Amino acid sequence: TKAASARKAPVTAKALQGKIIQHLRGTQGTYEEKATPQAWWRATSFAVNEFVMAGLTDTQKTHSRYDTRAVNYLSMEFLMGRLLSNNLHNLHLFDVTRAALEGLGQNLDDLLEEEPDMALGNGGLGRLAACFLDSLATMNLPAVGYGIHYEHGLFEQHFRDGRQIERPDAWREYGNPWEVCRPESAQQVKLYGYVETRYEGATPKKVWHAGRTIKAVPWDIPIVGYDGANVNILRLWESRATNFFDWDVFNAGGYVDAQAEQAQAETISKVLYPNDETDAGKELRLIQQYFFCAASVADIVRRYRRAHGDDWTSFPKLVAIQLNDTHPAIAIPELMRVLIDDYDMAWKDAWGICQQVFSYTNHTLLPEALEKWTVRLFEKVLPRHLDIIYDINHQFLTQQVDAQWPGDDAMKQHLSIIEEGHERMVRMGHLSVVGSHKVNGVAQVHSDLVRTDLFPEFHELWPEKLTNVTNGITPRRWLKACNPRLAALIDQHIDADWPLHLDKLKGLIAKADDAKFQQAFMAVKRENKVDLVAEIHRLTGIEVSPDALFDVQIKRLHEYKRQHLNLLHILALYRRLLDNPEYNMVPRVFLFGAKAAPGYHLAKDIIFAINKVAERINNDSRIGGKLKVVMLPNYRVSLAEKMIPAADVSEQISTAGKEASGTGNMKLALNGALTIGTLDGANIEIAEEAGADHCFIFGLTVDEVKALNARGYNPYDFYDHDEEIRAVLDWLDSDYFTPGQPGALASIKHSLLQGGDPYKVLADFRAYSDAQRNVDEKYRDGTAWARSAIINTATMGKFNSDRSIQDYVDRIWHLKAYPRDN
Ligand code: 26W
Repeated sequence: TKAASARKAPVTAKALQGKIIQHLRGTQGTYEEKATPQAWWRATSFAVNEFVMAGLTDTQKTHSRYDTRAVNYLSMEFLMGRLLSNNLHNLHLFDVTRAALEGLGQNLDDLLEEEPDMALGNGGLGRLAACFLDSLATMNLPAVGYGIHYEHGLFEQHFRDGRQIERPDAWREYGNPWEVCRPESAQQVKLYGYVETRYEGATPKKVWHAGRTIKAVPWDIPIVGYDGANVNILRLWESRATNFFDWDVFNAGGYVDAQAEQAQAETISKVLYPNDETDAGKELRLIQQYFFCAASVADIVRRYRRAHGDDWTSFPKLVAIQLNDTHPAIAIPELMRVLIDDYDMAWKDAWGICQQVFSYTNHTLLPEALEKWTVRLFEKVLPRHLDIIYDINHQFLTQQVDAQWPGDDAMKQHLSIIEEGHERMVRMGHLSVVGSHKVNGVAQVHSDLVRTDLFPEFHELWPEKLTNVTNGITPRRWLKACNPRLAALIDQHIDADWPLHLDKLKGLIAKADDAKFQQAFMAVKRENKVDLVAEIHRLTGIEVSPDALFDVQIKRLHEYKRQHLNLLHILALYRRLLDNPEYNMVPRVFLFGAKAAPGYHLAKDIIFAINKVAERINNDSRIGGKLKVVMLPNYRVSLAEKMIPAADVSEQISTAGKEASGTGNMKLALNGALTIGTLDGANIEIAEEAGADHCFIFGLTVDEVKALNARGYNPYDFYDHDEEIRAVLDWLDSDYFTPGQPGALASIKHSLLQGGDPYKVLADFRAYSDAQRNVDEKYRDGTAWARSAIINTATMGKFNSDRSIQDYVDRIWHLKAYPRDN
């Protein structure tokens, strides 16, 4: 076993120093004595970019030489985080760069902190896309990520008197060293206008006269595979005004109006919608979706035609398009439009191609997240696409549905892409299922529910279409790069290629009972906690002890994720401690990280409540420091990378049936945290892998939640009969945590009682509290805890995103790997 990094550095520290200095002087226009940390970070990134670009060129040559089949991953979100550390690790340049910088009087860790996160996503779905790109490149699979080059990614979160304040994110205010603009590949995207029917030949021809044309300019971000693998690209589209349409206005003295048009065009890629799991139905959002899908489909077609001209027979052999949720579903009618209107293909042939090319991943069952657009809006923005959707729907209902359920009008209404009602709607989920050859959920239980509850009739119609691909995470970022101490310890005990073959972590099971290994493992955890303690202090001024148990809940703020269940339990502990200062518990730090959608008032109130409760508890000398609560501001990928290695407990407490998969659960367990969780999403598979003894599973199951709903759930049953529940809810309603402002936290109790407690917080409270007792007891037994922590790390191999990608390849994409020639 050898450290891979020592084996493979492709450059000496000395040569690298030369490159860094050259960029500092030659591209940054500064010099060693004067350069800011920003300038050093940039110069280092540009130096590394030389290696990245060489890999990119080789990969592209290889792909064109072999005319490779590729997957095109269409996603509104790519939550990339920072790239320098990741690229250094994947290129085996990390240690040599550290040494090179040291010689220049610079510290690599400090420079890494200069990089703004590329936060072009909300949460799980966006981060999944980023992990998948890492795996695709690492596995030498031809792939292009397509998305939007947002000027502003997810908002920056601040707290003012405990309340969330949003500020715009400006990740590329001063340019970004990783992206390359490709003006030569710009595309035109049409919008609005009307459709003319021309009766010339045998079949009438539809002509779309667009009202506006927008330019889509691509920015390419190289995606570096691990260990000398391929470098793929992430292509992000920026909207610009087309530079020919406004000259008349301009010359007629309409300079200001021309600017307004330009501003309008540029609005499209201006900002990421910060809603996670609620469809706001906004016109600009539909335009964003169409904008990037149209540009991407045009780019895919251009790449194909460069090699094959007008011969479309190979198209489905070379092109796979994956829809990351329904957000890019408009790509289906767009490809139909291009094939039929621009290339005169017969409807049947075009549809055959679409169904072979597209596949769709479902990420949620929450009804409020299932996208629907009014027919009225479609007619206005995309009139030709509405026509095409009607045609698709007509064929589908009269051929397929009628054949399966002859004369069944109720079934037709149920399966129709168009929802009838007082306002007619286009159902994007139905469009995605009908237009795809495969549809997958993201964890086993979720895929089962997609089949039985969300799309049961589609499942009956096409029993082979609905399938499962359990999510995964890249071990390069989420263990090797973010937890160097644990990675180094692992390197000492198993083959150093575990970042490629994560199942090899199983080799650590044999060490789980070894006292020395336990000690080393927990020493790493403790050092990581010491680092996080410093970071917590830097960010909040709060002092916590690294000897306490670190209990971590990090994810978007949502009722179904039940941060308020965690909060109620914290209140119960606080109350027990006040009642009895001798109350026996291991000192615990409850850590939160969460952004709330700006319009989601209850979620913002929960953040406020956590901050107010934290303030009171952290300053209460009566409880002897046994309890601390910290909500770190501005949770994002780079903060997750600091919190996860220091976590002892991973909170995964969603209402069963609501969390499609979760991926934070995988990251935390991989880094040796023990899960306290419900039987929901990937928790089930995590518990299967780790073993029930090494997790704390509690609460209602999916079937029990259904049964409870069927017999009628009444949260007052718990409020009235459980003294502790009643006490903590009433406490929240007093002014104890918000002096002088009684009722400031009332919305939470209100939602849990009068609101009916839709996410069964009160029903699960007692089971959760009992499970937390078990956590406490186990933590006192240091050996038992260390053993479980090790077993968690050792058994997470399944959740390597390389495995997820291999599942997509085997079941859906059928790609071949092409290591680059060089
Ligand atoms: C229309 C608004 C909207 C925006 C984003 C609706 C839904 C979304 C996403 C689907 C939300 C999301 O990120 N879902 C998460 O996807 C992860 C990756 O599969 C899963 O692990 C999470 O369980 C799921 O909540």
